[in-house]
Amino acid sequence: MRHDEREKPGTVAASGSAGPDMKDHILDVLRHRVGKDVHSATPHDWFTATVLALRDKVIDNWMDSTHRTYEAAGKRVYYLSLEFLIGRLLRDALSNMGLTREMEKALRTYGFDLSAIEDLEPDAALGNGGLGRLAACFMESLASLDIPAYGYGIRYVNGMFRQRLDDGWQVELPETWLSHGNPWEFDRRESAYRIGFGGEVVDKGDRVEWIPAEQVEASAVDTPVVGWRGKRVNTLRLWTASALDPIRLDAFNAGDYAGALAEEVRAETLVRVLYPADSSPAGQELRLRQEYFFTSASIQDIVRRHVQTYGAIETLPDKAAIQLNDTHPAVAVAELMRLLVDVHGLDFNEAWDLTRRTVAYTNHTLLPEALESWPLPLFERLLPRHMQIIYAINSRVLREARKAGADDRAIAAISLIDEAGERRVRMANLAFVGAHSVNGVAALHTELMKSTVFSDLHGLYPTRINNKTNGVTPRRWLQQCNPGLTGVITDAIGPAFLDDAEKLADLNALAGDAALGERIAEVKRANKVALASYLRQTMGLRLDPDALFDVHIKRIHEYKRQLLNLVETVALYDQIRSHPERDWVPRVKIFGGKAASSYHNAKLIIKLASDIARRVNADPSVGGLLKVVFMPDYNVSKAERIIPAADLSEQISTAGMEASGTGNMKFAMNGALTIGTLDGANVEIKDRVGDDNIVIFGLTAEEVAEKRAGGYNPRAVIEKSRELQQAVSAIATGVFSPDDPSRYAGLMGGIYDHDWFMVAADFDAYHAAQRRVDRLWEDQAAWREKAIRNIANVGWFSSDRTIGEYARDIWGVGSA
Ligand code: HBZ
Repeated sequence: MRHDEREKPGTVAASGSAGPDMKDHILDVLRHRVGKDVHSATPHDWFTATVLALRDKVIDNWMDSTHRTYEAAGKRVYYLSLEFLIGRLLRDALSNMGLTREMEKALRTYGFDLSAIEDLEPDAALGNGGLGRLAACFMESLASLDIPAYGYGIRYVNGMFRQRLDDGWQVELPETWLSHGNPWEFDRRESAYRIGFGGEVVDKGDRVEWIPAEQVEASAVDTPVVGWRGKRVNTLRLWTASALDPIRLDAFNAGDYAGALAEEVRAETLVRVLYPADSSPAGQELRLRQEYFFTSASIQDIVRRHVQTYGAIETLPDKAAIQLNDTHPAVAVAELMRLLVDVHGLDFNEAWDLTRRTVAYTNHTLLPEALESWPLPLFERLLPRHMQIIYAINSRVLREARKAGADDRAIAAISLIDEAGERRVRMANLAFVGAHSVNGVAALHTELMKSTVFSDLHGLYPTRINNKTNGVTPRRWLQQCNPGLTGVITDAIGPAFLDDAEKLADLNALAGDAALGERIAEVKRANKVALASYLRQTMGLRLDPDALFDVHIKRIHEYKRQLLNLVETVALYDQIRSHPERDWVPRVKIFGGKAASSYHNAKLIIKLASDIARRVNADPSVGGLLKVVFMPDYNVSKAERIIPAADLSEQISTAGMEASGTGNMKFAMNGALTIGTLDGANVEIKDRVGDDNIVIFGLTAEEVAEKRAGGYNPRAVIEKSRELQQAVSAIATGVFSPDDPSRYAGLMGGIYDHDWFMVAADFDAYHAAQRRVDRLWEDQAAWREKAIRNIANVGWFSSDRTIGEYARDIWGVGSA
């Protein structure tokens, strides 16, 4: 990274550099808080001192933000999410505080390079994928827009697993991100709540009381979230768990050491791991316990703050907006009702009115099998009072539905209880009826919500579903990860886009400017050289930075169709070998992503990528025209290295299955062209960048639905396409797995037999689209112009725009 590219004039935050000189401050912190001097400090001690020194500056703005909210009696947003995939914080906080230059200078006097110090920070990987990363982008945008907000979640001791590849097979290792402590955090032991499980509900005549069989304590750990230009600092409040009695001394003294600590271990188990399932709800009781644990603590905290500040609970909806990130915190509806009715003595109707005016719900998936539901006996055993409340809500809703003319089929679909087979509590239905707003995350997704999974609920509450197309924070995903490009854009159109990403549109006037195209290409090449050198150091690979870098990074899932890309890679490999005389465009295919530990096919796809890479990369007959890379342990900070170096962004999900995607936005913002289907937010990206600047192929969502409804014969499709047939049969017969020739027979069999994800159906269109990409690449001047058109027209996908819409349409909040 070139130092002079970071924080150009115009990017320096208003907060400036008050207080003691950073250089002296770091030394003071190192000595008095880390307990080291320059002679004994390790690089990690310097990292800690750097964070603490910066944090001291952040705190002033943090307190100031809190005071402003109290003084203005402002409404607060509460974002409840089981996941916050925040990654590293140092670079983001420095840049948003406008202190990058100063810190760089300070560290240089001690012989340290800021980027080397930044690399010592572990990723806070408290999320699986898009849903968790969206929560992180939203937190940053809330602070940047000066909206008072808390993020509420769990402080997982071991977040997302670390991925290692053993001979190409994914191995999951525990993530130990807290092993050196976490200098960003503040323990807030005074903010602690009891969380109950099980037990019974006692009727006390005028009211009911839940007497839990078990209780744990949730206590708050706060991390500051700095907005752009340091204007506002909000709080990410993550809950940690402990037993009410940390040790049973009687047992301990009797020599039963394990028994003495059993309760503490049981409590801590709640905050141990993040479930790495990103497609279907994890069925474990522990997962439901985690959900209730963090939801109850958060709702108790919100209610306590409100009552303490305003003296009465009735004004809650005027001062608090609770957003549920998917259904994981959906039990909030019942928990808020419980507190209002059982603790604050409101009658059911009033409580229901307050709850619905306070709560809103965001849906992130359409797959019916991915909608969370819990076996009724489990739910009832763990949360008996909530079960009663849910029954009471259900009877209200179903009466309303009957009155509105719903037939038995519609009633069954609307009910909070799934009566087909084993009875289950439907969390999406609970969230839907308990919220005043239910939003999808891209236009197509929202329309499909109305017409498919939520059609009956939508019929009953026709104004509730609304769309909020996702966005990403341009601070992290352009400014910080790509300072070179940020510098070139600033030189071309000035710094206004740093405060309003839609001003990137000013680049449109310069799209045909060859000099600008060249400068952008130079930056891209430098980013590719940097990625290539990283991959050389970490994986021993030699990559040609002049090749087209074609990138497919995201969770591994059949609907995201890494398999389509791999089959096409094999077809390309075949063709390069059969026709070496043709003018092939040199390509580097880069894959990365984690598979859920129990997802067999996803793990097999990772192995296939590695098997293909081994064979292709060692084959002299492709002459370096094709390289395949599977980067292990894909995470946020790796994404920050890869995305600025990408030429082509793979967004090729089966149409109708990717709710939105957010990687698609990050790539386009960094000047990559998209090859994609008409799915999720790709549709809106296409509308904004224009048909000529994106490569769209394949079936539409409607066509996929039609094919699935009947008459689709993948075997016939495969037999008609020579390239596809050869590639699939090569993989199936063990060409890439001579050590175990039948390894992929089942995976390929799935394509022959049912092809649910339409790999065969879309293959020819995809293959042809890739050849269109080759042709576009050959005209570098035209390619550059398209890259500029992408950068210029995706400012709308800033999460500032998204959060602005939530604030206006759902939360009714402004700045304060
Ligand atoms: O949410 C993703 C969608 O797949 C993606 O299209 C969208 O852009 C993004 C943000 O809206 N969904 C997830 O990432 N989902 C999960 O990670 C998940 C986690 C736990 C679950 C289920 C899903 O139990």
